[in-house]
Amino acid sequence: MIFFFPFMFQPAMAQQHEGRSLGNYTTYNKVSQSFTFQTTHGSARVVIFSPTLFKISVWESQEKELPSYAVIATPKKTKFSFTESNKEFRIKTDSLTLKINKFPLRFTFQNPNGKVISREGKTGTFWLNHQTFIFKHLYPQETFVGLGEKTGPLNRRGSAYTNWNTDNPHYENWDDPLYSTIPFYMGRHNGLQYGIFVDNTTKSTFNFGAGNNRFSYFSVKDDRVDYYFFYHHTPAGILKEYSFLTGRIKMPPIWGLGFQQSRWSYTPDKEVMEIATAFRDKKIPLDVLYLDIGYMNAYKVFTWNPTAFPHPKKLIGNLKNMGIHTVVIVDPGIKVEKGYSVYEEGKKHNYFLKYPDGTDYSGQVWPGWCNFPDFTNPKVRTWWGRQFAGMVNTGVSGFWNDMNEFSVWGREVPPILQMDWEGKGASYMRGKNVYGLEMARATYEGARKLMQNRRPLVLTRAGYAGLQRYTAIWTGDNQATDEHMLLGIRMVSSFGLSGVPFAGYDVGGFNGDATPALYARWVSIGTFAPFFRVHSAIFTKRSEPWSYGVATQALATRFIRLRYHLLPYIYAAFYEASQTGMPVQRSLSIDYASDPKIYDKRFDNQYMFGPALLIIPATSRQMAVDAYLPKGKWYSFYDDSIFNGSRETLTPSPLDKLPVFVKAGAIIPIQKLIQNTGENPGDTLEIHVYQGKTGSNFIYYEDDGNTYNYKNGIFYKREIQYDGINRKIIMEKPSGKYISHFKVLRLVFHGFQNEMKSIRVNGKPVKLQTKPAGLFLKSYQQSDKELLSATVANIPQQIILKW
Ligand code: MIG
Repeated sequence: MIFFFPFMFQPAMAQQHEGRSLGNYTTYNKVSQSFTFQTTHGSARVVIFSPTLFKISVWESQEKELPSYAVIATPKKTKFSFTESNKEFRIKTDSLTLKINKFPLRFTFQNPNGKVISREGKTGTFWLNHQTFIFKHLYPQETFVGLGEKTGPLNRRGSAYTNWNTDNPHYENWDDPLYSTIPFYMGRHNGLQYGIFVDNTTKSTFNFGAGNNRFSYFSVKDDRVDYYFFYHHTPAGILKEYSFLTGRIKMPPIWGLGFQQSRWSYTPDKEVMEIATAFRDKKIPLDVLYLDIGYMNAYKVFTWNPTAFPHPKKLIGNLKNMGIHTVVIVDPGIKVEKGYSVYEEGKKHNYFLKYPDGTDYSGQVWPGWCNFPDFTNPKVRTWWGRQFAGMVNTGVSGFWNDMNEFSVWGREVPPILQMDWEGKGASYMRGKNVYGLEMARATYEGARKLMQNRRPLVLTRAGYAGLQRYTAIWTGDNQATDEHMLLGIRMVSSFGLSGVPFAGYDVGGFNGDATPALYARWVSIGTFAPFFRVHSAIFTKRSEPWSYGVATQALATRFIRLRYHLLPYIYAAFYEASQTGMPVQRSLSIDYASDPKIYDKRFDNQYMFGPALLIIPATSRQMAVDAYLPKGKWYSFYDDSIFNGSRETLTPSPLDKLPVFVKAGAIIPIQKLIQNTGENPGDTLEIHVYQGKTGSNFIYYEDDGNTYNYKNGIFYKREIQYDGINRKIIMEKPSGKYISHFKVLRLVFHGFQNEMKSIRVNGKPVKLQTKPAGLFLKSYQQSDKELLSATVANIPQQIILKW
């Protein structure tokens, strides 16, 4: 038999090229769910991780694969078929088919109906100067979202990015790269949705059709690349799978979801107490105060300035008695100073980064010349973790990891520095992008051990894919402008699209002075951010809620209080994130991916906060804003007026009413006002239900908020189903061993006037009240429409409400 090998007849092959592609298939080898293909120029491997997730590796010469700091999953046993023909191989699960063309070796992904999700065309893998490029065909209407902390619009089509963790202290709102790297994105075309995670920590680039109209592509400074391909019919499904691969958030301490106040730097101790007292006197809720570098002695980590903070334990104890947690900053740079124990120990044990000749590397940062721990060495991580013992004894419960890109005043760290990389060895060229991740991990693991079952709060500036397992993240040194406020919102949404639910920005702006209006607006939007912290730089205007005059204080207070009312709803959203990888701040590209309007730059700052609330960020200058309401029916949060979706609407946006809409059918649990999360929220939980055709399901979740006892079943979880068609609400029997602190449930019905005349609870008629003196309605909702409510006992059996 004669085979026709098209490559033999391509005259172009004779031409001289610089660089080369994967070439033609020669042999293969199959071991369980893993297939390795040799080609004329290199190798490729496919590993089936799950029916919807394949790992693809290509390498030119380097068979050695270093352990991944991002991936924690191993392949699931999956049913598949593997077939070979003259032209191609096919690896097929029930959800995904990979066609591997032999001559040349190329990958095409198809869904079970044979539709092409992603293909390489003729170019595919290309090696040039020890860099690997992977080219994918670019579809005319293809959209791209994700990549974590990146500037620019929601839809990354037409843009290109570099991943190289960088301290950029005055970044502009188009700058790239910034502090953290998450090489994961989702593409969508022709109703097909896929995800790609490139697990390579060298300097990588992503190009979504910028400067070319043929390809989306990525490159790494490495002759090997490992990437993962996800396919699912919804973005939520892809996020679930991505978070299976790289891990999900653990329940954060509930106080980390409250309001947090920071400044560079509150010092001395007296000032810290004044701030705390002012919050309590003014009845502005507060859970956390931050101590920036000013608390340290000569910027040496794990020390206290003896003059400014002579009695830290007493200070932190006093704060704790006021219901305020203390978070301290730690930087990775360790001052080179004889007699400084952290330095001496690190040096003695060879824990610092070294040049290839074995000399410790020194770089300059706050303390002067510093050495830097090698966090890719497990021994160093344990050692670093133990350093927090003193802090934990002093009462500190949160650790803010700064400058961990790592930063030496913006200068380049020599990439030849050598790192341990779990004993396998790698240069800093490969280690820079995971330095922050592993520092945060060492901090988290150390603090967790020391805090005896209490949950630490870790906040980091730098990171890599998987950071959600250990830490929250914020977007670094933003500026006090409307544009930066909107940019931060998009970056937090983008973090959410990249597996990181616990993210925030410096509310009020770090650099520069906000106007009172900007400050007020920013606090109102931050109320609907997963991580809610005001922070500002030294030499800028003070940024406490009362610093901008009484009117602004009133506006800020109103929203900070609303945050506390909403905590049961927010906590449930974090629970969902911990179970499925669904972010808390949800870009509309998750639930409304197929609606082209949501990518329109007029609307791409909009997002869902949890499953029910649509947030329309208006700037401080806009007293009315164009909003786009996606499909469905929406209620104004403030007055219950009803809007039909799939349309634009000009919405008033005065500073005291950030436009917020509630999705029809939604369920929102709300508690009474408290001043901090340690305070008892009383015995009544309000459950607000918004009339809607299809209704919704809501998982209510509660636990002690502070320990890991939930892992032993000490939680309270109850599914609430609102069935709009059959006019009933079922509250399932709660599960778990924790007893809810709410004894009474008050159901507040929005938009039910026409359909609810009477209501039965487990068969018995219950009195319907009108216009309830709600826990929060009075202050936030000026509804002149009639609202109905019913009060029921929070019993541990199924509760059925029927009307
Ligand atoms: O060189 O610790 O992004 O939040 O206040 C600046 C001082 C170092 C940068 C952080 C910022 C923090 C500041 N730090």
